[in-house]
Amino acid sequence: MSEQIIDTPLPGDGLRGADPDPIRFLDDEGGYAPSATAAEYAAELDGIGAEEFKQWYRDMVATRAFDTECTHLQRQGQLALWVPSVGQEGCQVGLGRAAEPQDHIFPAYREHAIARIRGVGFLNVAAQFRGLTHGGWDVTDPANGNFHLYTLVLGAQTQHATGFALSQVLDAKRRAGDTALDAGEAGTATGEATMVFYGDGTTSQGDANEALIFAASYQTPEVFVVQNNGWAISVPVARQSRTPLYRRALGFGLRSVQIDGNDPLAAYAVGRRFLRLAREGHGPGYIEALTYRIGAHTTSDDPTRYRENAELEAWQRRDPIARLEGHLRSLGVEDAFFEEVRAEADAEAKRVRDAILHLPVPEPDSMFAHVYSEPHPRIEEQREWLDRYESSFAETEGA
Ligand SMILES: Cc1ncc(C[n+]2csc(CCOP(=O)(O)OP(=O)(O)O)c2C)c(N)n1
Ligand SMILES: [Mg+2]
Repeated sequence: MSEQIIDTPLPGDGLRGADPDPIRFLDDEGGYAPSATAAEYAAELDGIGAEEFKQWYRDMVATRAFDTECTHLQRQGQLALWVPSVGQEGCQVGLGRAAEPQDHIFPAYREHAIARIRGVGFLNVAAQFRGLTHGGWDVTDPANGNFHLYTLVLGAQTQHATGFALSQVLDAKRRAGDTALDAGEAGTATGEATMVFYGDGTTSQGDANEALIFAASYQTPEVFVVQNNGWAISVPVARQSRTPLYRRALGFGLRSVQIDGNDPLAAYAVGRRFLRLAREGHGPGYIEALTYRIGAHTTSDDPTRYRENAELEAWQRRDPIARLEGHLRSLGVEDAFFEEVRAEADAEAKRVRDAILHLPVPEPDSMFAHVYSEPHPRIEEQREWLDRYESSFAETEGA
């Protein structure tokens, strides 16, 4: 572990010169070819080998099959909307597998692979896009792995995560008998961390920048992950930022690096290091994962209107699934494994398809149930309005 990272989380670590040299362990074909920047993270992969890589491969293939199924379901009118993650599975699986069970994860809206890794079933994810639930899963249920709800309001989750991470510091202090309501200095070992995901476009939101300020001021045990997939719907990342995104975080006083986001080994190694530093009381970190959204922004989007085929094809050649497959083959894993994983993934996607069509439609007024823990006059008013509205149809039908 580099002492420099602990002692000086300011420029120096991660500032890689004019040409970013993202941290990567795999070349585009999956050969083991660490970049110069990867060397100091290599120890994080000690003890990680074919068995783990096979698990990560399963995670990725299962997610891709589920994703494809959901796109079909949306096209057939069975989901209101679908948000694909195709192409981004590499960093998601690496970071999802890097987290410990006690860590908390705040996603944006396309972290389907991480949902599954943390125990939130794909059916719960799909149900949200069928309009059957306002959240999709109970975040207080331990079975859901501290995976918080999808947030479609860009950047709001960075605030939720930072507030949550601050509470992790205060709780740890209280456990140690320190009741002063003060964080602010590094050094409180919390034993648990918070990891928050957002996109390149979201880095322009005020919320996301305020979250970095609070995280730095209060030294929260937090890892910010920006999946730079090249686009914020039709706006290219070059329009959002004149500088590599990870460098902005250095200006806020966070340790910050750029990784090859289609290399799950890089995501895992850096994620392990940053999460551990956060848990041990060394404050927040920032990871910019360079990846690409292979599919549409959502099923409501047509990317052929704003981006070139050549760009898409260049990134398809760096598909994270194909790269990890190349790596596994170089370790001697044979065809039968890949066939088995594909069949399992298709069966899992089919189970979601069969089940979602039969999920019950909730009572409309259940939407009021979890807004406040106690009765609230505004909510009661709205509930009564809905009652009147619904009974107006009964009268019409009866007339
Ligand atoms: C506060 C807010 N403003 C605008 C939108 C509309 N919107 C939804 S996704 C999106 C682009 C987000 O891009 P990025 O952060 O790069 O994430 P990506 O979708 O590429 O993963 C926009 C503008 C929104 N959901 N919330
Ligand atoms: Mg984006």
